[in-house]
Amino acid sequence: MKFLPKHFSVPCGDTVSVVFYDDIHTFIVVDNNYVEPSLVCLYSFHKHNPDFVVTIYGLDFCEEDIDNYQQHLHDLGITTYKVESISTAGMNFDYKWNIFYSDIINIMSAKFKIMENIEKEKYILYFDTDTIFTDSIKPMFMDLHQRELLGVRYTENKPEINCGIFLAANLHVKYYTMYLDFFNQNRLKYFNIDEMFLSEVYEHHIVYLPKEYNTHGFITIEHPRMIHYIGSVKPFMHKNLSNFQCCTPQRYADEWYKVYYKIKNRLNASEDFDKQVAETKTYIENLGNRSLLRPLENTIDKIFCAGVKCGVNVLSAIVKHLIDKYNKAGEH
Ligand SMILES: [Mn+2]
Repeated sequence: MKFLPKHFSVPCGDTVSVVFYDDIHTFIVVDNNYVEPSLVCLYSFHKHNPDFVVTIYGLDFCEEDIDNYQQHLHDLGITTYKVESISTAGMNFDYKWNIFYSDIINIMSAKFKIMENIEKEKYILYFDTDTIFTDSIKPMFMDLHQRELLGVRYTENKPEINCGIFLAANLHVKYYTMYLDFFNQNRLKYFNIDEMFLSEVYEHHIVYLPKEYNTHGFITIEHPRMIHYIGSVKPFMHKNLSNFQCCTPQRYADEWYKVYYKIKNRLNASEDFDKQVAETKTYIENLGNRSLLRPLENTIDKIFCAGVKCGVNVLSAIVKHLIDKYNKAGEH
């Protein structure tokens, strides 16, 4: 099927309806730690998908943060965007037990707060900022049906999708309110709680997209349209700080270095890709103890604190259990 300039033809049941770019609320969520990777992501997205208007929600962004972000986008020639602030007030989730998510829990939660407030007739297109796009994502719209959620599987044999990118019909339900309940009930049960939540909300009406739309380490393919650097090790982190295995193969990390190099050098990059990759890696390594974009040592602190906290909790639970047992025994 051929695309018309400004809209997609979408099969909905037996009928065919049309979704315009304006019908899709495309958004990302960033915090001040994630400005640079988000620019890499947006630059690559814009290059291959120039017709989409992306709303960037900055967590607790002040006016100055918004101005700075807009200036970055302007410098990169990205014109189709909106920058807004979203408050994290009230988002005090206790997620410290989960070492990998403790510092992105608010980003995970904010997307549902945003979805709750999107006009009901719109479709939702969300993507993470630890991603880059290497091709157009237009073809993914071909499978969009009402009430459905489209994404790439979390792993080959799990029913839920990986939340790095998803396209969803807006059910105009209270996403955030429902998420709070789901979170409180399941926070110790699931590692990928936002993905499990979406799976439940859409009642498993999920259309699985081909791997090329979210190549994320567990799911790889030779020619991706989007690469997702999942896990706690990202290309933009100082590698010496990390003892973790990167989930995403090195050749995909090189793609990220190339785009970052281009942005850093004001888009006047040479065409010597090996040089770009090597120079960018050296640049990141030379930043010292802090990763380029997200302070990993901070994450390690959190892991340590979480470990200590879990240890204390486990210990106090055992002590409490023993005291209860002792008291009960005394009653008899
Ligand atoms: Mn991600």
